[in-house]
Amino acid sequence: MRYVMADIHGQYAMLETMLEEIAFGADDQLFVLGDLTDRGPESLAVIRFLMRQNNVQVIRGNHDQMILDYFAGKAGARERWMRNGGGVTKEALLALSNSERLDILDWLASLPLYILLDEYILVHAGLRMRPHTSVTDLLAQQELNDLIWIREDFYAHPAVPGHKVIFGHTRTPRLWGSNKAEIWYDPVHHDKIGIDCGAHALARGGRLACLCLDDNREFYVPSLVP
Ligand SMILES: [Mn+2]
Repeated sequence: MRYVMADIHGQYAMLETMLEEIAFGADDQLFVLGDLTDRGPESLAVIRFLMRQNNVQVIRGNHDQMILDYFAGKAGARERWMRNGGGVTKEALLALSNSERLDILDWLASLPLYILLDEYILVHAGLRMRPHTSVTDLLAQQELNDLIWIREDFYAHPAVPGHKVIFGHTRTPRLWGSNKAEIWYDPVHHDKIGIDCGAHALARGGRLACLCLDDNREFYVPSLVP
């Protein structure tokens, strides 16, 4: 079976529980739509676990990119990352040996920004619609910042005819316009599925969600942190 989840944000124990819940095995495949770290307690454990699975494919999110930008010394990168809850992750990465840190940075830099999978387009934040001749053409025109940061410009508008875009980044209570931490199926355009149910948004009853692409079953792990 093929599964997708997103925005684990350092909640390693919730990830473990979810993999048990779906009975994730060697014949299954998992796609994680970015944002492995920050805010939750065990960011490095999430990275270390996912990077050694050969049936897991991670797509890069804005938090993963913020790590790369910080260690590349980009202007403003430190402030932006700290503002977005990166403090603990930064300290943990700085405490590693240079070689382990470089392995992690190389791995993060190698992650794709989107994956086209049958009728699905898997991406962290979304797509910016532009005139295009094919889906591949549209994907090739995307800019990094849109793929990892876009919000309303994507989710409030029609996306790609004949395809469904599965994304994280924007928590589903915001998409539902209520406090519903459930997978969001675009009720207007029917072409998007939001799966970030806020694993780290504890005060708002956040959950880690997982969607099976082969039978559409939904799985949820409630926050383990009081
Ligand atoms: Mn996120």
